[in-house]
Amino acid sequence: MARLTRELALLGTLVVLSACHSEPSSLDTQLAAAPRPAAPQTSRGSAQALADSHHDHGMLCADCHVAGMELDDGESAENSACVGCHAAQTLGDDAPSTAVTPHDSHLGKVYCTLCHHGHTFSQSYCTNCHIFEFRIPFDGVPAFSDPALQESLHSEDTTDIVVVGSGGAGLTAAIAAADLGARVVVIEKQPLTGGNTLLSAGGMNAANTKYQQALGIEDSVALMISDTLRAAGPTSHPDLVEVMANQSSASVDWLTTLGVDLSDVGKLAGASVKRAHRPKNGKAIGPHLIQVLRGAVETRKLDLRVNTKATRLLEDETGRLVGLEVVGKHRQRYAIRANAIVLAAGGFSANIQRVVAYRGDYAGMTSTNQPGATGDGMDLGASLGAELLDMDQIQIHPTLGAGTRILITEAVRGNGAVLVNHEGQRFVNEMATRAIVAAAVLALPERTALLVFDEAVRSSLDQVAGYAALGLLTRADTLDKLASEIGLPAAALVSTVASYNDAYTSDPNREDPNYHRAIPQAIATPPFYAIEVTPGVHYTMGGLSIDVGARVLRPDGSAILGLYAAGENTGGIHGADRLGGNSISEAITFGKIAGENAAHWCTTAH
Ligand code: MEZ
Repeated sequence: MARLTRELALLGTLVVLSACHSEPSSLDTQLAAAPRPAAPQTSRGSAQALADSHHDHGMLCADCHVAGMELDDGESAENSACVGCHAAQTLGDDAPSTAVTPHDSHLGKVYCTLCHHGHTFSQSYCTNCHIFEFRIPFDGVPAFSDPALQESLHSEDTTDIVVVGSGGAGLTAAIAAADLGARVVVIEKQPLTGGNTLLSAGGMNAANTKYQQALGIEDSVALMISDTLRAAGPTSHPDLVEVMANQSSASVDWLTTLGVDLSDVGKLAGASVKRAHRPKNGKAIGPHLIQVLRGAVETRKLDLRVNTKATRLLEDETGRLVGLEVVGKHRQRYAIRANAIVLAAGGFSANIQRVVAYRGDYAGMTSTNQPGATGDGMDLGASLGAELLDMDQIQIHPTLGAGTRILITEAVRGNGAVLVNHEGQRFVNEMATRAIVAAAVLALPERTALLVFDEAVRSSLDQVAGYAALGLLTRADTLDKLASEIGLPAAALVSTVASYNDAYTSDPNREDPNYHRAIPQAIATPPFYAIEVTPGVHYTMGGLSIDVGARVLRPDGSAILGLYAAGENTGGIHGADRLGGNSISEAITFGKIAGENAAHWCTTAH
């Protein structure tokens, strides 16, 4: 019934749409004459593509495609045409039964063609990560073409710098390079920008910031370095860690100047003090950060190309890096000549086969990552002889919503939640590093635990509303009732929370005697909440070897001239275990260094 309603709503909109169309153009005539691909069979029977349906309702090709113009890989004219007729956000508004609509949430931008394809069958992009019980109209079998199959080199562009990847590190590098006068092209193989940064929740670590000072938090660069190295262990490169920590406060200031709100400072696991900066009210940092960086890219009119995958770095006959070869969704294979390249294409946690090749014990786990995180940037660097470090150091995050790919931010524990086993007892210091907490959850017979917290924690973090909207939260007025809702022995849960609260009120250091956790507040304000959680693959600590100037290095320590890298594409900082909040910190600081040094290289080289 719900589906019927949705389809009727769509048809209604299409009737409105027929008022939108224009006179037939030569493009229409050409397209009408062109052979159409046969409609594939889908689970809904013989399906009709979106374009055919529009056609049936009296629309012409030129209503969606700008006559005489080639399709750009970002499909910007087509997206504008959708919005022009439908207005943003009308079609999906009746979709899921929750408050979340596919057009809101963390995309922060309307990309109609992300899901709605014209001539191949539509596919919900969100279901790469979410399990939603809805289908979009005209869905079907995705028709992804393998770019490697498109052989001919079509054309060539020229610029100063190409940035590969449009997450936090890539967009930062692009902005920093452009601000020094370089011409920059950013390429992104996914249909939308943001990378894993778009999904990032807990915050950005920085020491000695104006926000910490305003909140009376005493921190230092030395403490941030020692916290990071303690978790990372001996394979970490202290020179890189020092740069990250030293520059972290300046990076916060730089982001603030662009318009990022980092005024809420929270504690994440393994940090000695509150150091994770995020928007006020504990909002997730990622969508906000990416929205501001996208805005800065737009203001600077940078050339940002989605649906464009880097396939090969190009050298001349002397071995000098001279650009790269890419494949665009429509433009197909072409070259971009450039003096410098910044690899900021992230890690490979979404490539579970690759993860399992290094870590067989992670077989069967899900990943928190966006689908594009497959390690291409690492392979590109390696193809020119770059060293790959610590590739088997792969972090699992202890708290994904059980049975989902949704990360429940560490900030929930940081603000006071406890983890209990299925007997209602605590079993670990919830603020220990991820390797420790994840191992403790996996050692439970069920391999899942319950995150339990109260209204004080919920109201301190706006992002908990998202978990509720996704159906992950159980809520009850008392701990007894909560226990019975989630199938725990009530007396045990009540007694666990009572002794935790007792430690908060009676211990002068507010530390619990069993696991030595510093307790931020008692769990005492109803209603009470629980989320069942389990570990999942989250972050690849390894990657390209770089120096403090973000130059990509060979195994002998020499730099590959003109090649820079930043963010999760690189290895060396996080060693065996990354602290929550350090990935955004690294991405911004090294993204900026990479962009600036690439720009300097362009003005001084050759
Ligand atoms: O840096 C991270 O991975 C992080 C802070 C994740 C989270 O739990 O929010």
